[in-house]
Amino acid sequence: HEQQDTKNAEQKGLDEYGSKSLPLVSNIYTADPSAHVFDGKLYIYPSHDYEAGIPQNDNGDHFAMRDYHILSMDEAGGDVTEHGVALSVDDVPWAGRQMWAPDAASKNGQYYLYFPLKDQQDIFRIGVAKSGSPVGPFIPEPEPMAGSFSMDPAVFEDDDQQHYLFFGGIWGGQLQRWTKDEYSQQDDYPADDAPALMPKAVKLADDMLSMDGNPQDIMILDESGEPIKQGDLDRRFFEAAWVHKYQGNYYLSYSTGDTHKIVYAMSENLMGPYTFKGVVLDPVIGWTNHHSIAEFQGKWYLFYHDSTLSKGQTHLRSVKMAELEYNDDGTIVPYQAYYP
Ligand code: FUB
Repeated sequence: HEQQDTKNAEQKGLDEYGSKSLPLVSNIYTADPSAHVFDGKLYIYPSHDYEAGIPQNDNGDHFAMRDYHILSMDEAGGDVTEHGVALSVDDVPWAGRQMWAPDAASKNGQYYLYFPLKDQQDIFRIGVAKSGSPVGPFIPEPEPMAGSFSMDPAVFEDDDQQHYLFFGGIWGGQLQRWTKDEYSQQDDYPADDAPALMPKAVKLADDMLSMDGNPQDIMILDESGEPIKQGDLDRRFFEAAWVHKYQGNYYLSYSTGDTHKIVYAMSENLMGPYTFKGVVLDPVIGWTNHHSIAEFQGKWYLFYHDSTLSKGQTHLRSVKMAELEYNDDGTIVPYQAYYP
C-alpha cells in the first residue's frame, strides 16, 4: 500500500482537478472498470475509450468503442500491465456498434467475457466470449445471449460458486424500451411518482453462456420499504449495477446517471429487495460515473473512472482505484476522489 500512497502524494498538487489517484494506465483511455481477482491476481475489465469524432448526444453515440483491453496487477499500487486487444468488434458476427461496459467471470479454468454491444438493428444485446486466459484473446459466441437486452452486465459469483448476471441501464442503455417484454422503438418511462425502472438479474446456466430462467427486477427500496421512485433522481437506478458481498451482506451499487453519483443499497438476499443506504462516490470529472468494488490481498478497493487525463472530455476516461472503507455497521465510507 505504500506505493499507492506515494502515487497519491505525487499526484497531489500536480493535477488541476485535485485528483487523489492517478490513471492506472495512460497509453490508452479506459473506462467502466470491472475488477476481479483470479488466482490471486487482480484483473480489470474496462471499456476502451477512443476519439471516434461522433457528436455527443443523450443516447451516448459518442461512446463508440470498438474493442476491449484488459489490465492486470500483481499487487495494489504496483505495475499495471495492459494486455492489448482481447476482443474486437470485428470478431463479433452479430455486431452493430458500441462495445460498452464489460465484465468477466471464471469457472473450471475457463474465462468468460460478457459484453454489451448493439446488434445490426441497433438494439443492445449482451454477448459472451470465451478464453483459456483471463486476458484473452476471447472468442465470441456466434449469437448474443438468448433473451439478453440492454447493457452493463455485471457477473457476481456467490459463495456456492453459482454465477448471476446483473444488467440494465436507461436512456442510451435502452432498458426503458423493454417494459413490454419486447423491444419498442418508443421510450416508456414510469411516471415520476411511480416505482423506478430497476436493474435486472438472472442466474447463469452451468455453461456460463446462457440464462437459467428469465431476468427479474431487483427491487431497491427506500428507508420506509417503498420502491425508489423514477423521479427520485439522486437515488433511482440509471446504469452500471455492481454486486459484492461483505460480512454476509449483499451490496448493490450503481450509477444515478444524470445526477452522476455512485450509490448503494444493501440486502441479506442476493435477489433483493435491497434497501437504499447512501453514496459511494460523488460526481467525478466527466458525465458518466461507473465503478466496481473488489477485495484484493485483504483490502477492499473501489475502481472508478474520470476524465482528468483528457482534461474533462466525457468520452475519454481513465480507470483509477482507491482503497474503500466500511463503517463498523457495514455501511460504506463515501470515497472522496479529489482533494478539496
Ligand atoms: O462506457 C459507455 C457507458 O457509459 C457505460 O456502459 C455506462 O455505464 C457509462 O459509463
